[in-house]
Amino acid sequence: MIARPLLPDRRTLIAGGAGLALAGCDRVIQYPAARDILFKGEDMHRALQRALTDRDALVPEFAPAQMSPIFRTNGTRDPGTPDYAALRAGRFADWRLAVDGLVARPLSLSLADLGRFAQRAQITRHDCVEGWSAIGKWQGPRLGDVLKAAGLRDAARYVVFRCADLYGGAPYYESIDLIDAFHPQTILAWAMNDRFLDVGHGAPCRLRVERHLGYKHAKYLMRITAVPTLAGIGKGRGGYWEDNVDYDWYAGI
Ligand SMILES: Nc1nc2c(c(=O)[nH]1)N[C@H]1C(S)=C(S)[C@@H](COP(=O)(O)O)O[C@H]1N2
Ligand SMILES: [Mo]
Repeated sequence: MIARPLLPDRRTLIAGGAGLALAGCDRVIQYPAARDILFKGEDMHRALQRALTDRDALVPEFAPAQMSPIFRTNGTRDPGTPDYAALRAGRFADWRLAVDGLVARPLSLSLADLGRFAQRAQITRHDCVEGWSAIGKWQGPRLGDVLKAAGLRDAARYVVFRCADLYGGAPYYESIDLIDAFHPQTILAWAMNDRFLDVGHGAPCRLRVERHLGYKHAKYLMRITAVPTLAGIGKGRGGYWEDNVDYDWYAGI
């Protein structure tokens, strides 16, 4: 004779669990307000899930024939500081991009160093909050690969981008979270339309964070810092426009 197990088998447990859950639901559904809250919670859960999965989605990429004949510049068109002028005069041979903060191995990368990472080229549409768009081709290493090379630490939550320019007298900076930092189309672009980036578009290197509006795409990159929080950086809202004109920090498109 086979002895009966002392514990109920798995099927009994699941059935019992479902029974309990159903009994719980029945009770909640007797109270309309509670039912509304429950169903709203479910909607929110689904919306959140959709938002999270959508954040990994790729933006459309275009064919060379679709590239805009004119890609305007916006914001700073030349940082014009003595430091930047000196770098520019040396054709950016002395430019270094610092990667620091919550990383195991702080980096100081030249343009040649950026070129040694695997390169991604993408033809994407830039959308400025002011209401213009342009399609251009961008090339550079994935930001995620650069952060991996630096050994991002577990406590890092955001990546802050410091630029060479002052805009209206204040330093231009931006920040993104790690989902956007590791998005496959987020790159440190040193080439645009198959040429070195020109000064108007952010030479020698600018961020392309394709899931976001134009102001997140920091030009004239000088320093990338991994941080646990945005508090204490600038006025604490994560970017020049966020701090000074209350643009949204999350500018996802
Ligand atoms: N450092 C820096 N980055 C910047 C800006 C700026 O003024 N300074 N302007 C932003 C805005 S509002 C837009 S639309 C794009 C414009 O990029 P473009 O000049 O290559 O068209 O850069 C963004 N990155
Ligand atoms: Mo913009």
